[in-house]
Order: sequence, then structure tokens, then C-alpha cells
Amino acid sequence: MSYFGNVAPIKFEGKQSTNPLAFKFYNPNEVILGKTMREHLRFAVAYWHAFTGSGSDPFGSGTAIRDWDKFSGMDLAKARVDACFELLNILDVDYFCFHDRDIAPEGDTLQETNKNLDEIVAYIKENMKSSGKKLLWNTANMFTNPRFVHGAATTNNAEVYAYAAAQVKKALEHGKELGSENYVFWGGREGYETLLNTDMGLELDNLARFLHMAVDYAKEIGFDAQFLIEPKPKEPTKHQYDFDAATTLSFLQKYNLLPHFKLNIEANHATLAGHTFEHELRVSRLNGVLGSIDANQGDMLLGWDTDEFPTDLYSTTLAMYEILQNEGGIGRGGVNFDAKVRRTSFEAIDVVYAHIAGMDAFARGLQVAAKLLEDRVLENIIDDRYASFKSGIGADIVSGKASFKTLEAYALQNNPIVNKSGRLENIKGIVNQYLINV
Ligand code: XUL
Ligand code: CO
Repeated sequence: MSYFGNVAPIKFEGKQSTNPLAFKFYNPNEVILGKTMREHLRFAVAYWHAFTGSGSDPFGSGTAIRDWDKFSGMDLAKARVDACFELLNILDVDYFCFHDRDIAPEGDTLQETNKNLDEIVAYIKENMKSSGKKLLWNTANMFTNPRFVHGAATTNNAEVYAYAAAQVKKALEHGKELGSENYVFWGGREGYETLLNTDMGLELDNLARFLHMAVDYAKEIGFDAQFLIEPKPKEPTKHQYDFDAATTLSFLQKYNLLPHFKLNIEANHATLAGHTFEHELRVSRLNGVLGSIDANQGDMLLGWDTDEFPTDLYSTTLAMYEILQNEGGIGRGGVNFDAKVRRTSFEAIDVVYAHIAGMDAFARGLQVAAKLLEDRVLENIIDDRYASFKSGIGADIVSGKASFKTLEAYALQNNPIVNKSGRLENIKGIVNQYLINV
């Protein structure tokens, strides 16, 4: 049984290839800066978009034609697992990621829901064993079911809080069972609409309590995954508490959670926050919390999370430029395609094309970023731009020797202040040259 039209595993054919079912840039065995592309990128398929999503939008129902939709209930859940392992094999992708509710239907009670989950997790485990595929991360969906209307760990309703805790407890157990390398907390409805009815202090304290309980329970059961928080500024709530990397960092610091968490940075969440993807990666990297990425892109003409497959080479290059400079690169994290095909790309084969395009965009970004680093293109520009801090008064500032008094005495000498051009257009032209020529 094939869900993707018996497509043979995709091979690297090089940038001249016109075969739509071939990689043009992603060559898993190509060595770049001492590691293979496969090791650098650690691609993952997102279960919710590739197998559970239907292509619906607020104005219309699903358009996706998927052979597994002839099933229902647990048969559908199993068919999706089959489709998942078929796609991983076709794409030569090693990892996948899922929410609990992506993989199995909810029952009438929590017991029934958990039973369904246990059964599918066992089936996934069998498939992982026979295929060698791995789980990059799992997470709990605490935003779709109406019970989470006011949030989960930041709800006003303690009964919902308890339910959410039970859900995450189970998800941690499943993460351990499947050897997940990370566990993600994306605050689906952890935010608020208006302060008129919100106790923000209590909600944030409760969120911290929840995360501490998760850390404690993972330790108790010996689940040693890296915990990740995925910032997002808005959607579904107007004010999401984990707005961006900097906001999340200050929350983690305040509540003594920093030692236990890193961040999962998503491109489209960054742009919704008014940042670039590379800005969020840089903030994370400088604070030692760059854990993993959700690879996608938004649309500058649309103000919501469009979750498009990443094809913008400028963005993938600057993202890989950050990842290459991160200690240990992407580490235990990976490049998860939290991306969906457009509603108009409704055939199953479009999911294959979309991943090929995304993988090639990141592979190309990796090649260009590595070459930029190797040639110290931006490093030399930046060294030169900050040269004033290498000697004289600048060196005094950096070494901590300077004070307001010594700086005032320096300024009072009234030496002429000479600024240099930032050469922005020239630099962008050079980056373009690298994008085209490498
Ligand atoms: C939502 C989003 C989620 C997380 C996992 O915008 O990105 O799918 O990645 O819950
Ligand atoms: Co995401």
C-alpha cells in the first residue's frame, strides 16, 4: 500500500537536474565544515501538517486528497503512521515530530484517550524499530479541544490545569518510550485577550509551576530529552506569554527554569513578532539556548502564521549562519518542517515536492553560510566596523577600565568625531554574489 504513489526514495542529482523528484542541493553525504549535511540539518517532518492537516481555512473545508482518509478512528490513525514512515523513507529524512492529538483520536474519557494513544505509540515504536527513524520531539496539543478555551497551564480553571498536567505527564511517558530527543512546549492558548478579566501574575506563576512539575516528572521517570519552549507573539491569543526569545528568556530566568530549557525558534513566529528569523536565532545563540528550529516562512503581505515551506534562500542562509556559529551547531535539535502545502496544492505528491524544496533551500543556505564563514566575509566587515573598541579609549571601555569620569575627560578633549559608512548596500551585494556563485 502506498500513499504517495510509489515514489522511489529521492536522490541527490545536483543543481542542473530538472527532475522534480530529485534533490538539487541536499546531498546528505556532502561534508561541510567537518560534518555531513545530514548531521548539520537533522531534518524532521511535522506530523500535524503532513498527515493530520486537511487544507481547511476559516473560509472553506479541507481540499487535501489523501488516500488514508478512506479510514476512520483508530484505522485512520494507523494509516497515518504508515503514511508517515513511507514519507520519511521517500525523503530520506531521519526524524519526525508530533502532538499527542495528531497521532490518535480522543475518546470519551481521559482513560480512553490514553488507551488510544498507547496503542498508536506502540505501533509507531514498531515502525521506528524496523525503519531506524527517530523522534525529534513530541508535544501535547492543549489548544484544539474546547476545554482549553481559557488556556491550559495559564487557565483560570484549576480543573483544566489538572487535565493539562495529566496530558503532559502522559506525553512525557510517551516521549521516553519512543526515545524522543527533545520535548516541546508551545503555549497554544497560554496568553490572554484582555487584562479586564485576567490575573496575569497568577497565570505566569502557574505556568512556571507547571513547567517545574514537568521538569521534575521527566527526571523522576528518567526521560532525558532536551526541553524546548517555542516562542510565538500572538495567535491564537492576542498576547501570547512566550512572545519572543527575549521575553521567554526573562520568564525562564525569573522562575529559575533556565537550566532546564532551550528554545525552539520558528521562522514565521519570529516575523509575526516583528523580528527576522536570524534575530531570534541570534538572541537564542548569544544566551546559550538555541535548541532547535521550526523551519517555515510567512508572507509579508499577510499578518498571520501562514506556515509556508521555506524557500527563501536569503533567510535560510542567514539562519544557517547562526546555527553554524552555535556551539555544537543544532545539537540535539533539528530542522523541523512546521510547514504546510498551500490549500491549492492538494495532491499527496505536493507534500513530497514541498519537502524537497524546503530541504534544498536549507542545504543551499548551509553551503552559502559555510562559505561566508570560511571567507570571514561578515566577520571582517564587523571587525572593521568595531575597530574603535580594539585600542585606545575603546579598549579601556571593553576591558572595564573606563568610568564616566575618564570618558568625560576624553570627550572634553574635543577631538573630531569621525563616523564611517555602514556600507549596507555593498554588503548585501556581496551576500548576493555568494548566493549565486558558491
Ligand atoms: C503553532 C506551532 C505549533 C508548534 C507545536 O504555531 O508552531 O505547531 O510547533 O505545538
Ligand atoms: Co512550530
